[in-house]
Amino acid sequence: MNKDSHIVIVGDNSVEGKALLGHLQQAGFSEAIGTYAWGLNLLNQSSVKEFFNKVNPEYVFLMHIKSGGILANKSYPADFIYSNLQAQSNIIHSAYKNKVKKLFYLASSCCYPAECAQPMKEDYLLSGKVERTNEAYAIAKLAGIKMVQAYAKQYGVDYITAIPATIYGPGDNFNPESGHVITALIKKFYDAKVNGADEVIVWGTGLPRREFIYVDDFINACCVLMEKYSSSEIINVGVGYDVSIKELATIIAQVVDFKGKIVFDHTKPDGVMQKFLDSEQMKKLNWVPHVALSQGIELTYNFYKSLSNINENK
Ligand code: GFB
Repeated sequence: MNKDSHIVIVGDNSVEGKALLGHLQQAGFSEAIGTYAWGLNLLNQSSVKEFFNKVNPEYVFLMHIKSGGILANKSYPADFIYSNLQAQSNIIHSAYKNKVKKLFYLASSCCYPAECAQPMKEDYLLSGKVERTNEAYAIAKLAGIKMVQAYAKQYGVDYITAIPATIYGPGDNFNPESGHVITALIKKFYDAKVNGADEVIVWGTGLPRREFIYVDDFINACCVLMEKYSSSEIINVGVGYDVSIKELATIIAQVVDFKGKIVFDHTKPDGVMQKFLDSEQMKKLNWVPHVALSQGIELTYNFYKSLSNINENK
């Protein structure tokens, strides 16, 4: 990509899309734009077509369009499957029609089978059934992977797909009902602290393990992939370690300085027991993450406080 390349970020209202757009604009990519900021309706095929004709993108980053935590996935499967299938089909097909030079498609670790050997290698995709709580979303994301591969195979286009660990960081969704676990727990622990509550309810058993990647590390990986990776085979982007939800809750409680009890609500779903990516291929591209989990949580917490304009002394 050159500084004057026409770059489009789809999903610039997601944590990673927002950060990537900001990063590119700051780095002097003067023609980088986001479809959300533009006001584009991704679900409308003719609007997407018109947008591509007008902007004439050379590079497209197709980030998360509609994603969310375990409960949102379980409660709104129709929204997740419709929005993702429709929007990604419109974008991928328009990219092909408009001769986009390279497209980056962001899939999800929930595409791997629910019962999968760990760490999960790229080869294990579609070797078993996906987790039920996010089946609709996973099927939409799998369709996206296969669409990228089909276009690459039939038309010889340079489209790539990355599967990330759970991305988190400033700009993420802090709503405890719809967000992912880190932001949901930051809010829950903070609220408990300021309200003087003596316990925080954490969903599930605390036993599932998850791998998390800080947003800046992830966008750095996106740029490396856009520059160095040209294969329609998926590639995992993880940090090389995971934690249990119980360990995660303990770290967040420490960062937030909540001194009460952590109580696990076993009536809430656990989801898959482990999602730990094998990221050996990323290592071969000389990419390494820099932000440790506790540091990333601290940065995210600081953002949350500034966002809420919270005065700790009140
Ligand atoms: O991050 P999360 O919602 O998504 O939940 P998944 C991870 C784990 O944290 C689950 C537990 O075992 C949750 O039960 N957890 C504990 C909580 N307390 C909370 C809480 O307050 N909020 C939330 N959200 N979780 C999603 C998929 O799965 O991950 C998506 O549903 C996508 O499709 C995404 O793949 C990466 O890792 O379970």
